[in-house]
Amino acid sequence: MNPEPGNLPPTTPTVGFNLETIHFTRGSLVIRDFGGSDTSRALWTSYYNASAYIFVVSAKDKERFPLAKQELAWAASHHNLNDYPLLILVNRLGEEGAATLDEVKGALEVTKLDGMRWDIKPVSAETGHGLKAAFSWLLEQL
Ligand SMILES: Nc1nc2c(ncn2[C@@H]2O[C@H](COP(=O)(O)OP(=O)(O)OP(=O)(O)O)[C@@H](O)[C@H]2O)c(=O)[nH]1
Ligand SMILES: [Mg+2]
Repeated sequence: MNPEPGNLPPTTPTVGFNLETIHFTRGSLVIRDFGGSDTSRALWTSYYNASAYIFVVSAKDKERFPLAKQELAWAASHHNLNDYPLLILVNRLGEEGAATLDEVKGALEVTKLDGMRWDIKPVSAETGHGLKAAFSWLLEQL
């Protein structure tokens, strides 16, 4: 993981998925990064066979909070999924027009995700802030 500004991967909308391996001191994670558009989301169900799930939400994308809530609720009710840890990352907090972390938690109804091991963490894709803590939690769950 290299969160240095200027060293970020390209940010075109993800079509299909990107495959990335991230190395940590305690092991590596092979990550399939899917897009969040309507067509990309149709793909997700074919890949619900991972050891852990990460769901990234933009704090600025308020119109899509209901959709995010729906996807999370679906995941939590899906028997094959709720045995695995779910890390929710909230990006772009503190930017103009962004929701607060508590507002995101409320809108996504995270407390209703019972039966799952989940956590929700603030991160900045731009600076890498929060990623270490978030991935530490995830690695502890595996
Ligand atoms: N300012 C700022 N812009 C960001 C940040 N994260 C993403 N962006 C911008 O938001 C836009 C979308 O970023 P992507 O990384 O393509 O988002 P995504 O969630 O992968 O989108 P899909 O793959 O289409 O689901 C791009 O223009 C990014 O530059 C951030 O932390 N700060
Ligand atoms: Mg993407």
